[in-house]
Amino acid sequence: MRLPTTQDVERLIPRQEDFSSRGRGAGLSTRLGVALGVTFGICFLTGLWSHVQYDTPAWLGLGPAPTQLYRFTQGVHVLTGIASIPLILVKLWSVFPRLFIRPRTRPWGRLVLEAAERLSIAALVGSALFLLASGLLNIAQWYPWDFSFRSTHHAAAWVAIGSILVHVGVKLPTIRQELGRRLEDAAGTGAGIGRRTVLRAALASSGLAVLLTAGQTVPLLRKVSVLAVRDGEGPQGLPINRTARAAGVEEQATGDGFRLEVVAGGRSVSLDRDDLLALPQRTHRLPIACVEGWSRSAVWTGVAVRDLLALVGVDEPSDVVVRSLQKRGAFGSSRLPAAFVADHQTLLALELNGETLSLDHGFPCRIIAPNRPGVFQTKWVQQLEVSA
Ligand SMILES: Nc1nc2c(c(=O)[nH]1)N[C@H]1C(S)=C(S)[C@@H](COP(=O)(O)O)O[C@H]1N2
Ligand SMILES: [Mo]
Repeated sequence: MRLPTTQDVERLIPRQEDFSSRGRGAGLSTRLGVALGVTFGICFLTGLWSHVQYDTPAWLGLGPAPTQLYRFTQGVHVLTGIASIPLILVKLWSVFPRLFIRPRTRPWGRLVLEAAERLSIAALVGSALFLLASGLLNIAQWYPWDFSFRSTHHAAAWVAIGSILVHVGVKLPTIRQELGRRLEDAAGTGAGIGRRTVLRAALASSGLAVLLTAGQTVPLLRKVSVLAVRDGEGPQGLPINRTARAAGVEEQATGDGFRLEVVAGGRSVSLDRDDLLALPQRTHRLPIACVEGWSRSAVWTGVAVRDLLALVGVDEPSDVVVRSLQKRGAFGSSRLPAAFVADHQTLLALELNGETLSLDHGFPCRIIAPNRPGVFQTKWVQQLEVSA
């Protein structure tokens, strides 16, 4: 028996020509690439913006207005991500045979260039698929991983955007050429549907995916969006991510012993729910806007955080650390920057849509502030501390 030669192995690997389909072609791949460039570009920018809103660096002067800003940018982020999924799947199908183009090995410089280009495409495909998959799983609140979603998703976004720029640079002549001519279905050879049909189907699927999920943030589409992860239902008309039971706060939140503490330096006051209700109440319509892309407006009534700070002699808006009864998990505390505290719309809410705040929405009291990622709208608040 003889050992297989390189030629034998070579014969086992398909060649680009072996994939005959009238649907594929550079014109189609280019147009899908343009569409993906748009969705990924918007997704990248709104994603960066989300990190900015999480970190709220003081130099940026980011504040409570416009009230709905985070709701809008994060809704767009998640929807452009969802729109990209059908597009990238069709794009991968359309370029798949190119994987089997044999690299030119002479001259050496040429081989190095081809290897570099393929590496950049591997980085692009890998990071793009990772971003879409991890984003989708995050929306579904399924975390089958140990790493930090936030920093890994962020890092992968830079790899993706960098390799997209390299890819566009390398392909610029092809892009120019293909966009300059009409997208024609290849004549004669091969079976299957034509390129224009594939392109239309890809764009339509992308639009449909958006339509089926956008209702989680666009109230008018709520009935249409049967695939929305949070459909806006829940007690008092708002969805719940984490219940009081899951947070382990049921007993403390409903017990007689509950007191809210407001602390500044050496001074502090302790208030029960009736004390809070006896303070001047304000009512505002504000959204909860989760990083997962769902959002919903509601009418909140409670005491302005500013008015609570005045009780311990703090009249200038200052950064405040909010602590929840919830001690497990990362969401038990948050920091309210001074710019948000300054706004009288930033409430320690006691009522939601005209009723006593339900336990799962944060009873006895929760934070609700304009233009903030939902994760900072801390529920079951027990302490507000003015930070030095
Ligand atoms: N104490 C506490 N507050 C919390 C949370 C939490 O898990 N624990 N979830 C946050 C998140 S991620 C969002 S989007 C909002 C709304 O979440 P909900 O739907 O669970 O009320 O509340 C925030 N407040
Ligand atoms: Mo959230």
